[in-house]
Amino acid sequence: MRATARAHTNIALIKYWGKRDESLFLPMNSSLSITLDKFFTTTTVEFCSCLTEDVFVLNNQLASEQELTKITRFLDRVREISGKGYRAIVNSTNNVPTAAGFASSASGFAALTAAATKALGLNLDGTTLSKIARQGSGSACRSIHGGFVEWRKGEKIDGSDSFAKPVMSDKSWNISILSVLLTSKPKGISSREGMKRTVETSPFYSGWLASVEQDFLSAKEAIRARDFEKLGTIMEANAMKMHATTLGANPPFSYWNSGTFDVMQEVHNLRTLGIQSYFTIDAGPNVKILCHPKEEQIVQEALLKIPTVKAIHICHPGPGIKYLSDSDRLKKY
Ligand code: 2P0
Repeated sequence: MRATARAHTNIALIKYWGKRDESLFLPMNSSLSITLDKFFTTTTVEFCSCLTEDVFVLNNQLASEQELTKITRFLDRVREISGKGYRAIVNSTNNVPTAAGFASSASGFAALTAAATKALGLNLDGTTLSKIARQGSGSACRSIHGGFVEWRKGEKIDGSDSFAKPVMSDKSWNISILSVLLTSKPKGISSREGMKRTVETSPFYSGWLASVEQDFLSAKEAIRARDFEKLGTIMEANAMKMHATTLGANPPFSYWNSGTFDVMQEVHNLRTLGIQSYFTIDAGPNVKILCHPKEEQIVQEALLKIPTVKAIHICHPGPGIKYLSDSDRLKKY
């Protein structure tokens, strides 16, 4: 009853922002992402009748009570599905540089879903895995798949039509995603809390909902046509709209800091110089930039000149979940 799986982080091109059902993690809108090659989580789950409670080891340290509670709640869903009530030891390693500005909850819950279900003898397809991963963290449902991924919001109240599926593989279109680190401080408002407050109080949220589905469809068309300019333009505008909703919330908030503006300005400047680059921002001040692989060094050099920029990580499209043997895991770590 032991299995190991690896899942990579993803970055949203069209954002998931707002839930219509908090306990099932059902989104208000469809979203679109790229799974990244560089950053991933590797998780081993071992169920045993000898255990009386779950144990969670994260990056070789016993995790906090709070983290363990999240994992136990999630494993309870997996136990319910399998009809097996055993407790588990979960051993997770995040290969995400400290505070690189990439959330590890997406790769974390995707890897946990794959490893836990496999350990219990369930051989599930990508769609089923995605529906389960979604219930750990919304964006995790997209990390089941590699390359360009869509998560259709679905309509059903039980969430059975809300899952991610591949749009185009990681080998189909090589683009660069630069993660620009401005600060490693934990954010004041979690994305979960931020999206909830925005849905409940922001008068701008209706504007978000009125336009995001069209952004989703246009971005998907741009991916299929490998139209970089179109994809970048829609992605950047979609991020601006998401962040605009937070300014209308009560109380209002923003995830940006002054460095965020510095980077946005430099991206605009690069475009005036003929270098195609576009930014997106998640629930934090760090910025991610899309550019052509042949220009990634130029973009990186330009951004490193900004005093508020601490580091830049260059990523490309990466794979979906993989199951590893014990020896594979030992070999790598
Ligand atoms: C996204 N974010 O699409 C959006 C953009 C943040 C901004 O998904 O509450 O950690 O666990 O479902 O998935 C981050 O939210 O939230 C996120 P929960 P999650 O990537």
